[in-house]
Amino acid sequence: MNKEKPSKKEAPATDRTQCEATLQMLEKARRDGVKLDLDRGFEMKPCPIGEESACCKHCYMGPCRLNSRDPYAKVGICGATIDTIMSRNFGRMVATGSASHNDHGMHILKLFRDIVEGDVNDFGIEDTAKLEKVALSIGIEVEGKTVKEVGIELCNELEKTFSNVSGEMPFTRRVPEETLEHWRKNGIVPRGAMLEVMELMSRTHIGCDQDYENLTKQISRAALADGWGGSMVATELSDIMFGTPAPLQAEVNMGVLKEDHVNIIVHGHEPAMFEGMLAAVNDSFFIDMAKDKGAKGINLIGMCCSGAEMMSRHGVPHAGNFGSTEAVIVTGAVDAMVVDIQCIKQGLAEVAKCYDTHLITTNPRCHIEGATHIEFEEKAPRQCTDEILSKAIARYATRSMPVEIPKQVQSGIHGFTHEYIEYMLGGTFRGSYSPLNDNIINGRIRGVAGVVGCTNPKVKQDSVHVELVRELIKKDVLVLQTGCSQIALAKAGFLVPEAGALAGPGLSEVCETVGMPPVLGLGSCVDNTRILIAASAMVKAGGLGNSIADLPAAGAAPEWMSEKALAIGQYFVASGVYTVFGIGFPIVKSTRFHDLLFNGLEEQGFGKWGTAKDPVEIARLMIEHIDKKRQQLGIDKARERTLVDMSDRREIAS
Ligand code: CUV
Repeated sequence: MNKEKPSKKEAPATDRTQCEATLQMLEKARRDGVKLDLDRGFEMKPCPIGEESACCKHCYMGPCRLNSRDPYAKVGICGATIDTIMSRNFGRMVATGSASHNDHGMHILKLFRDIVEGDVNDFGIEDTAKLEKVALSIGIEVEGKTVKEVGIELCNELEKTFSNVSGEMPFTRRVPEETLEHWRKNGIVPRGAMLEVMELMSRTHIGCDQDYENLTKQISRAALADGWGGSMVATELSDIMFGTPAPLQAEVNMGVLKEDHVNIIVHGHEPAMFEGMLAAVNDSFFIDMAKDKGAKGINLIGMCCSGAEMMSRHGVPHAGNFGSTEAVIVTGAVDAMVVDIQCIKQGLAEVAKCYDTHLITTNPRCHIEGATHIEFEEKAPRQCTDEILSKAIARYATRSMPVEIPKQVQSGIHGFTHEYIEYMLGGTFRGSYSPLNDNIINGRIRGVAGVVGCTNPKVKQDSVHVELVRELIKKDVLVLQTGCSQIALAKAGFLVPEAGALAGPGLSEVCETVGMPPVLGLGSCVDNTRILIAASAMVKAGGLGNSIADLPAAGAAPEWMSEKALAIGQYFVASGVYTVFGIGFPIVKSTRFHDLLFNGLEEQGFGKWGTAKDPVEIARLMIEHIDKKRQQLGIDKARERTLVDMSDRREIAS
């Protein structure tokens, strides 16, 4: 066992996480002498200049370090100002985030094509109604055509999302007219994702785009190519292939591990491998093999984003978010952890070695030193999944580690979609967003907030997510969630209809009437596109303005860490949403680029960025914005009346 000595200055483990299961495992890891990311994160002292993006490594004349306290005192060797340097750095982070989602979307599209053309037979088309709906939404006629014909046309059209070199991306047809027109006027309608990311990279080369305002336009365009491009393609086609989620009950937290079962955890972002695993674990051959080795069965569990996706779609139990992926291995009960792409910590390899867990990479785009690579191929999924199962079962049979599984497990409702919100509030025959809009207009619901994103060891895991959402629902803001944030709130017990009791009087009344939780879980962070479509549907339903920027809505990623989160933030801002990030922001304050992102963009008719560390302050900023939008829409008075009505009614009742 490769052990590290715990540092003498170690802070209490209770400072690292709000999740009791993760805390128990962190304490065990410390006793075992194994260092986890949660401790590494607190010990790392980030470079203060890098943290604020005040340095440039875009050529080898430098690196050039500017003084973030006096940012205009100096320029880089080429003459680049602080605004040029920061906007280029920010642009490259957005480019990477957008590239990640678009790479994922392209692979989903390839799988979809292989299925409709008959080259892949182990997966199929689950939701033909959604296939037609998506096709119609981008102008493909479906009348009289077979599933295969519609599928091929959809493929050909959606391929333009990535390969277009001019024109407008297919899904921009779903953008509210006024929002799209605004993008056109500003020259930021995304063409093709490969072009937008390439152009952003090229414009950030030394000596190219050195006007931060002009560069910001391309940053927005590359980000929109993520939200209305690759991510949306991935969500929509995954629903068509594997089934559109609908609300279901699922269990979350480490208590989903079972000591007497073979435990296999899958985490990453590609649904196909996980779907393949789901099929394989139900094969009686492997169930018998596991039983032969003394196990009661095989327990397939998800984590992080593909976990959130599989939980939403099939109710697969979920063991925890990004901050818990190393900690869960400390249970000793994980026989195999199977990963594909994105947000897979390299540190897993070391922890897995310490606890004799198989860490298995499956994707050609993501190998990890020290892990076993078993490549997953959609054309022959069982080759990979069966080998994984054999290894996991063998490890169960020879478990040498003492097993300690935290007891925490929380049941909740997951699997909401923009389609379901429409159905839930409007009914089967008159499915519509009007009832949601009506409840916003009459003030029962103050506004809508998207709370999403990662966890980050710079702060106590889950704490900012949970306190922020608590505050928002208390003030009658309906919360939509995805990704690791959804898991944080699910663990804290907010994804149940009874949590309506924690909401303010207006929202709790709506929750009670509809039987829904005040916090709706929509899936993985790729599925943030469900929020974009819901926002467009709200605009189209009427009464809340003509563009996304008019909506009483706001977004937040209170514990963000990934470049994908920045790309998501930027596509929400460019779509018209005020978006607040916790932790910190990689830009020097009181600079012109900072002012553009945090004020200027809103003045130009887009959304804008905000940042605060404290959850109550984040909520305050979001609510202030929502109230400002209500006032601009002229519906601020309605809310006052509704709330007076509510308290009057309670007084009468008591
Ligand atoms: Ni794709 S991007 S840590 S898995 S939400 Fe979770 Fe979400 Fe952030 Fe990563």
